[in-house]
Amino acid sequence: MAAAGAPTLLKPGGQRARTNHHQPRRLRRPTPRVSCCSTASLAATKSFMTRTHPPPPPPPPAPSPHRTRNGAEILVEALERRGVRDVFAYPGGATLEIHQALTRSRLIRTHLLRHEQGEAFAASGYARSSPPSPTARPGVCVATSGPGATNLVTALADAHLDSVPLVAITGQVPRHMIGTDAFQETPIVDLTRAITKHSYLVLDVTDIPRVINEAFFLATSGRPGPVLVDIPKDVTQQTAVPSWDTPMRLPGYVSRLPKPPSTDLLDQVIRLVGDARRPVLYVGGGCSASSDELRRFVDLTGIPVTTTLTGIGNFPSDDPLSLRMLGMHSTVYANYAVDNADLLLALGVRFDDRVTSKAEAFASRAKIVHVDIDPAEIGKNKQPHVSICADVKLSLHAINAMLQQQQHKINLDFGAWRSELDQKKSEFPLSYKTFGESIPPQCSTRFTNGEVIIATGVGQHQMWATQYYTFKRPRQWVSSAGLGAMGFGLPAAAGGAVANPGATVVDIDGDGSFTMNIQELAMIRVENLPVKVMVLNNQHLGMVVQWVDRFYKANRAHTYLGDPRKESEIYPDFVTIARGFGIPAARVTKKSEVRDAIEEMIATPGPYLLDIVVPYQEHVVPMIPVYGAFKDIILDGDGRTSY
Ligand SMILES: Cc1ncc(C[n+]2csc(CCOP(=O)(O)OP(=O)(O)O)c2C)c(N)n1
Ligand SMILES: [Mg+2]
Repeated sequence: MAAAGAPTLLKPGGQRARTNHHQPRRLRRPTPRVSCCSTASLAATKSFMTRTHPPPPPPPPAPSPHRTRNGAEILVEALERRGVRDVFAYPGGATLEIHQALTRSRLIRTHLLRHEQGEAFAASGYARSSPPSPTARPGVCVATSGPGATNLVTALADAHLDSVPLVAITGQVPRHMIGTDAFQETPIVDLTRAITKHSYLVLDVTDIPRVINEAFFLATSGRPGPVLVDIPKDVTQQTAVPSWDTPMRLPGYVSRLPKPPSTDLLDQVIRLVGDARRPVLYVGGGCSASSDELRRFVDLTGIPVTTTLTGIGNFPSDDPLSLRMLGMHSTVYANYAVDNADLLLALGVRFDDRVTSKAEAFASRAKIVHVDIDPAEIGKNKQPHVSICADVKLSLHAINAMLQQQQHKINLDFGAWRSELDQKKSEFPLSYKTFGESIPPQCSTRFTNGEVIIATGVGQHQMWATQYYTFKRPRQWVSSAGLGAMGFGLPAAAGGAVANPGATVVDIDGDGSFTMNIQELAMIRVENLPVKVMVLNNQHLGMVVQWVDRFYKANRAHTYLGDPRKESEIYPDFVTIARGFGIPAARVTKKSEVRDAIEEMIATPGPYLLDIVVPYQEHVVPMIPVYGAFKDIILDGDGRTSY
């Protein structure tokens, strides 16, 4: 029996080192757990299936566990046994057997995206937005060998940086052809090693049940992340009697999973809170399963909260103690709070450079407590005074219990600090200018009902969505943060709609980002998903224009997306394109039309595209320049001014 290939790891500095394949590189946070689909979604999908396929054959009798079957069938049953109910996939020669087996699954619905990057972003949107339940629900995608597999790479890197649990299954050329530069051969395990939590090459059919169990365990345990499983075509054809109880072989990984937090360290944190006068909570994506515990901690202490881009929704953004997001394009008051804090409680965060800018100047007056499940994050970018390498949920739960017990001893009063921050909120509210009947892009993000799930592309529209939308709960925000991958919005919204039957998903997109995966209009139409694409169409790569305006004397370099011969016209015509895909669509150009148009978009059943034409001169402010500090914050200005 052959095992997965021994992975190599590219060390900082470019040197390659062999690693034990039982020891994935980073220990990661536990995943939020999610529920099975509701009857409503199954009904919706059945009606879709009857419209697009012949009626499914009657279900085969339940297979005997001892029946011989091929590798593809074993794989599909292994996925079913892990609770997988949705797979995002695009077929090809090396995955023909897998797709054949998928058609026979009575439990798994296969969603056909129109590009492998789209399918992997859809799997990511599915995982990011899945509601918690006892069953983990990472996103699962399947792609063929060669170009199918390489098309997954951006989405794997995105999931790696944002700690999203994904299991990506790729077909590979038959074993005897590996290494011969065979048709559609790419060494995808090597290619993805640095951007996955672990990558497997399955060389024996009998390994499939164990490898799939391990892949799901790795993707969802510790700090979540993507795992790739590469299966040669002949292994999917090979037959075997599967053994479902082969134990996982991850002793190194399991032994390094963090232990419960020590009472001594938690005591230290409580003492620091008791001594603080100006504490701030800095909350990241690592808190997405801990929002109840966070709420309780805030109720007990009255400490104000700011979140990272992936932490959005973990604390309601309209709560009086919310400072909204911190970092480069965030509120003045969040950045002021961190700059003036004497205690920073950093929970499930990684001190990313878009948050800290100049790391030495970040929170320079504060004692820092860092709680994170991944030991690699502790002290990586900023040295904490107290570090707890543990699950944030367990840590907060324990701290809350201790605080409750000691309530009579601790006298917390941060009233003066909160008043100071309230003063900053009224002094520096988020605001924008209006210009006649032009549509301010910022206002468009405000109108949509605060209950919908928001997906985005990458650029100015993404930052305005963070600034102006009211987020009420975790997993309501689906956005490519660490990688900042344009093209993410539409397919991720589709995945979000699959994971949340009945929920409306609004993709607030930019014209540039939307164009990158525009083909997925087909998937949302064919599956009749309630995905509303709201394009903030400035005919430009707006965020790049903003940087060029500010830092390159407005020498516009390849940022115009319209047709230079007809600058007065909107190009391309997204409304006609949407209609070509069978999706109702409208365009608005005046401020007075926006509210009604958005209401119509939300009220129209199924998918919809609203093309909102906005000026390209707008800049996202506030802005802390790269390598700047809070004192360098830019408060206003736009592309109508020279710098
Ligand atoms: C795949 C990819 N390529 C390039 C970039 C660099 N980039 C960041 S924002 C941006 C402009 C995005 O334009 P658009 O989607 O229209 O959004 P806008 O800023 O205009 O709102 C670019 C090119 C990126 N983030 N991702
Ligand atoms: Mg744009």
